[in-house]
Amino acid sequence: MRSSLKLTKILSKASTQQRYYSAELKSILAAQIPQKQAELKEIKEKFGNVSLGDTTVRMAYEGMRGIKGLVTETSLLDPEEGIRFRGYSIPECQEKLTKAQGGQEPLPEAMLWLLLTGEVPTPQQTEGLRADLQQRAQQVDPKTVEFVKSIPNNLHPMTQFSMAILALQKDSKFAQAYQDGVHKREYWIHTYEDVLNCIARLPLVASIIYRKTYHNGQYIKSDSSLDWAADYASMMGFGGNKQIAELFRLYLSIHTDHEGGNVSAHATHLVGSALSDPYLSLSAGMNGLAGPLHGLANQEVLKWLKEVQKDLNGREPTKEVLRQLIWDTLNGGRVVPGYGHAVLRKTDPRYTCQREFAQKYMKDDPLFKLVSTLYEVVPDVLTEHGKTKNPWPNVDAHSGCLLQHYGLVEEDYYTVMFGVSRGIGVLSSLLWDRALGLPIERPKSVTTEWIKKHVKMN
Ligand code: CMX
Repeated sequence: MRSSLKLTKILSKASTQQRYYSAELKSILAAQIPQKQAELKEIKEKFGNVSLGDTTVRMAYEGMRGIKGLVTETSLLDPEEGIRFRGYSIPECQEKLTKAQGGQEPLPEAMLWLLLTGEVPTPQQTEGLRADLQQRAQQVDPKTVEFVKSIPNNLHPMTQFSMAILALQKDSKFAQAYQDGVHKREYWIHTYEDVLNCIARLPLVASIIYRKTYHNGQYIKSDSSLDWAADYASMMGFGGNKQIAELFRLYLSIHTDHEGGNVSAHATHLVGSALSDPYLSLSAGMNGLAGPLHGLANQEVLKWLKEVQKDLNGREPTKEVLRQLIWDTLNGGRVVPGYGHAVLRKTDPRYTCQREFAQKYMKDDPLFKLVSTLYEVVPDVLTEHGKTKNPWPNVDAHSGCLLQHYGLVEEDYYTVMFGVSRGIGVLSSLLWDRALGLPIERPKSVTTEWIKKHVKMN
């Protein structure tokens, strides 16, 4: 009797603390928002007519490369150095962000706090957010869960994922508040609820998709004592393995954000700019992530690696043999998946940190050895080929071989994991879009006729 009273006391103290820390995130944002709004107003008033650079005919035809026409606060990509999350490089995030007990990789909850506020959270703040996300995940409508379970398995997992996010949309606080006539200064408060509810529930729906598609619908319950990434791994069937939990923490932290112009971030921002709620916006972003030149490249890399292994047909993967196989891909009018980037001009640091993880835990894995040898060969071949502006590997060149090693062998699923992580970055950005009152996006398009006349006149 006495010990159960003691436990109730401890639990109630813990839950008060959790409430306190998750309320703290909201109050930090509430304090930051008016300052940022004032700053934005001043910048627009003082410097609104300062040019950010020219737009050329080439830029208009070639995917708007290099046009500075978007503001995204959460991260910035340098072509040489790679991504910085709120100013922090990947090694700095690995050092500074809260880790699980005994772990070395950052917790995605800490990354979420960083992306939302620009501040590195304390371990207590990270724990408060973890507990808050757990509670929000538990409050999901069972009917939504049943719907996700009923999505046909013959749809690609990314199609299922996008549908699942749309199914979660029925609980959108923002959509409801808008219908109730909410004042625009309060948009962010309802967006905040949607952003946290949606992020909390992504591992749940994503793991259901995994279990129904590949494991006969034998579902595994969430374990509320685990962190967001470890619980996702556990619900997928990889519970109790410390290395996989660490891999999930790293994977789900580094895939969150890559500034604002990539397809998934831009699509989420664009759709959100029409005041479509966060679920509708994220689902649109996921449809973009599902393209083979973007997030689906992680699936394509694995398929290609398997093709290479098949073509090797027992031969030693020497550099000479691999060179020929890469040329076969290029001569077949295909891209080498996992290589090249629209902005980066060096090896992606997201590739490097995954390589370091492999060197630490699985250096003798045959697939990792193949990926490593390809790293020595592909850049030379692509340079010789002479087309790509960046012959170096991106994030997708490495992720699949790590997952294969730990038994997550269904490569068609890989982009869903990317999407679960990407939700953290693009929804953090969307919160700020609504907080800063950014308007509906509507760039000007022109016709080729217009360009011909314009060029003649100039
Ligand atoms: N293999 C073969 N050719 C490539 C190539 C690659 N890995 N990367 C670029 N090229 C080609 C392009 O197809 C283009 O050819 P065309 O002129 O015939 O159209 C030419 O090189 C110039 O392209 P670029 O300016 O260097 O690259 P883009 O900015 O247009 O495209 C990207 C960037 C990522 C789509 C491209 O490098 C690519 O297709 N890579 C392979 C797919 C991939 O790994 N995507 C994942 C990117 C990361 C992510 O978003 O997740």
